[in-house]
Amino acid sequence: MSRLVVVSNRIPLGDSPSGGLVVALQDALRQSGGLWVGFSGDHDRKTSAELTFQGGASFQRAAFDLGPRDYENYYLGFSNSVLWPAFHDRADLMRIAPEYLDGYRHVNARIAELMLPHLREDDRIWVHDYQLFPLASELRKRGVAARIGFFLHIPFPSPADCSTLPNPAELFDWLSEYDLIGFQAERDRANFLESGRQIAEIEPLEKGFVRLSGRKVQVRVFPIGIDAKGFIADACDAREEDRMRGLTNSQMMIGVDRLDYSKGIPQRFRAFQLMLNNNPNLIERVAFLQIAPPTREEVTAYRDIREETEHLAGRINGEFATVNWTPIRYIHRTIPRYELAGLYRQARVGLVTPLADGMNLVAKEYVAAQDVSDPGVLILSHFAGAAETMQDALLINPYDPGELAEAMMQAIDMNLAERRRRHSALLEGIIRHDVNWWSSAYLSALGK
Ligand code: ADQ
Repeated sequence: MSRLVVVSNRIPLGDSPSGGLVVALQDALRQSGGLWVGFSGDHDRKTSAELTFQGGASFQRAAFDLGPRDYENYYLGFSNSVLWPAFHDRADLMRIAPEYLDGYRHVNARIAELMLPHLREDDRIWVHDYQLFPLASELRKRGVAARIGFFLHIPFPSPADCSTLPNPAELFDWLSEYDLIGFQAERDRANFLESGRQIAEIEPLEKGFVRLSGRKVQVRVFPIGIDAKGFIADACDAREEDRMRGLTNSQMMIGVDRLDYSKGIPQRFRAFQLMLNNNPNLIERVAFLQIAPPTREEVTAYRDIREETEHLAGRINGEFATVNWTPIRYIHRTIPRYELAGLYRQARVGLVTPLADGMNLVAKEYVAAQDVSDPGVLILSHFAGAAETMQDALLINPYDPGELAEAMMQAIDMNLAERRRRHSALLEGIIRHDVNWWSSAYLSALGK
């Protein structure tokens, strides 16, 4: 079997990876033997002209570093101040500068250059996410004929959002050099086809293939899953006393998201506020735990969302708190996975309310962590890719505070029979389509 080469912006360090994606890719790499190329996280020094290799038990890691200017232009700039907002329906937050696009092209060319001496003819290369769109075209320019696949973890933009990019046609040129393009949801495939029709030359062929800039490319949907068995085990292991620590008789609602403007955290807080306003009997009876670790704090839009979130939590707490009760508990840190699993299990309501999201793994983790005999209720935004397959959640429009507040009430009041029915339908899908299913399905479409 050919060797698998995975390329992603970040690379797991150390031998005990956590997180579903890393576990799944490691399993796939272990089966065929493989190489994982990614950014070391080091961006302060003079760059090295070689990849840094680290042999692990099951696969090799090869890391590249970035210089300070590249980090600024490629990572903070084009990736996270142009592509991320444009692909999450927030063109108003874009910061376009010519040096960002130049830096983005330059870093992708450099990664291709660094990889070249280490590639073999029969490798299969699997490139992940929006930081690396041009990588296949840079490898092809250097003579690489291997199969190369791409998976987009975030949504694909509508034609209108595509045309806010500085050079939209280039996006389709980059994508045309892949053999397989994988999306999270049907919504993304449809946007890709429609945007491609308007901006580039795309001709649908049979069986999920298209002709794009003269090349035949397979375009398919592979909804990503979680390591369901591992997560269920972690949730069951979370010790009873850990789970009960500091939590009173009140019903707990939980939100877990990187503190990103796409996740709809302020909308969630406002709906919670509305619910308390309309139902004063819930005071001291419900508690809302929001865990939101820092992310991309060098980018202004992320500093702004942090300020807005913290201000709102402070205001709501000031308005409703009693001597014995704080309505919103907000934690701005990463916490260990087993602890997270225990907290999900304890929460009666899981709040996943993004304004735009590729999939959203928290929705799946929340369901996997529940006690099957007394499960909690998932409230899920229509705008998460997860909504396409998780129809038994309470599906809501996060922009409508009244609808969201209503769903919170419905979840708190839901009887056991309905909670069990919804939960078992959701759990079945999560177990069947776990992260190993996802990587196997993708790799079998890419070819052995
Ligand atoms: P993200 O935008 O990061 O991922 P998500 O899918 O929810 O979003 O994954 C976040 C992960 O981080 C979850 O596994 C969660 O448990 C973990 N996490 C969040 N807060 C944490 C905390 N405080 N401590 C510890 N862990 C925490 C991108 C896309 C998504 C897509 C994934 C995978 O934006 O749409 O689902 O990639 O493809």
